Amino acid sequence: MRRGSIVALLGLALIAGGVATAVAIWPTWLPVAASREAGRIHFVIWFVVGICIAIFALVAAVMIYSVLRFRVQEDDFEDGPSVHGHTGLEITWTAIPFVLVTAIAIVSAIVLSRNDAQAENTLRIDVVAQQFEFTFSYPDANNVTSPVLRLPEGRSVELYMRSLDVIHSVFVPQFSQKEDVVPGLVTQLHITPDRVGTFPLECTELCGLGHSLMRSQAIVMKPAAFDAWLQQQEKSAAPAPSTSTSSTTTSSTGTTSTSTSTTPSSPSAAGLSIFNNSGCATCHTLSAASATGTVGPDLDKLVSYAKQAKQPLTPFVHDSIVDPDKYVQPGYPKGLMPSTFGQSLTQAQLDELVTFLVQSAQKSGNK
Ligand code: HEC
Ligand SMILES: [Cu+2]
Repeated sequence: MRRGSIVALLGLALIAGGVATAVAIWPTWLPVAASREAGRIHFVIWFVVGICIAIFALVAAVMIYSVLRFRVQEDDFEDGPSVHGHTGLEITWTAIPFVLVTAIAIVSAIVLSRNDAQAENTLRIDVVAQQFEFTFSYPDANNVTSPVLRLPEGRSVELYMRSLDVIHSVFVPQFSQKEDVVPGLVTQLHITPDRVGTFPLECTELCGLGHSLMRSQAIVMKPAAFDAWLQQQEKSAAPAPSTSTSSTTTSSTGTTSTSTSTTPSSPSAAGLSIFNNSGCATCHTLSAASATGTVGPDLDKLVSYAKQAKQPLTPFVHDSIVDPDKYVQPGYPKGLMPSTFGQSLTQAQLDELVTFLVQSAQKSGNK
């Protein structure tokens, strides 16, 4: 091969490689990596992209060079020389891809096993997915529940995920991982967040009419702030110590008096927190909760909706929550509001929620 041809080939390879590198780097293809797992996954991506750029540069250079250099003359109608393969070339182009694909497999296997490796003090978080919301709970902290996923920075976290109805999937782009949530199974996802911030968490498995609304957030907090939040939640969730003297005398049957004690906070405060923790605000407007959802009916107008349905207010609200399809508000879709609140809320919670809604609706109805 002449020296000039080698220089030309190298030049073409550099140009093709440069263009491909610019396309790979210039636009921001990937979200920021907010966890150690995401950092490793991004490494695999760039490792593969690097290989692709090198192969692309080689192939493009040889192709462009051949098209230019071996172009026939306009009046040349002769057959080209017949070529019967080239053993050395065939061995080369089998061996190199073999080495590259093996390298990718090894790097991926290392990353996968490291990403699943839990640290010693791994925090367990239980995830329940249902049409169309996620609930996160913290078994180490009295099963405190939250509609958003709060995580401490720098700590290994394992999600244990269950579905109450159909297949859902949990995805936080900044964590680069995705895991299906399948009825009848408990699937797991290991995350070690390493960047404080608020990131979208979404369902990425078409799960019904409200799929596009099945969104929440992953909030990574400084460990101290996270602990403070958890304690705060634990305190407000725990039944407040009753002031009556009877509560101190736990009966010999082992039952405490918490079930009979009056609610610590006013019914509206308890109802408000149930409203907020159940994700109602995603879909409903309610001024008492500063909720502005527009997917479902405006709950400030429940008084007139009940009249419209020719039902007394309290049973109307109760039935609308337990069995949403029994009466469907005209102009709103059927089957979108989760029908599982009757099971996921206790009788007492349900009563508090209904009281809260009735009271706030009456207040805004009188305005
Ligand atoms: C995924 C969206 C979604 C969520 C979450 C949701 N709802 Fe609804 N809700 C709707 C839709 C849509 C309707 C209207 C269709 C119907 O009446 O079933 C509705 C209807 C209602 C009604 C009856 C209103 C009427 O005029 O018929 C009440 C009361 C209600 N929701 C309360 C709640 C409460 C309380 C929560 C939380 C525990 C909640 N909803 C959660 C979407 C939602
Ligand atoms: Cu879903």
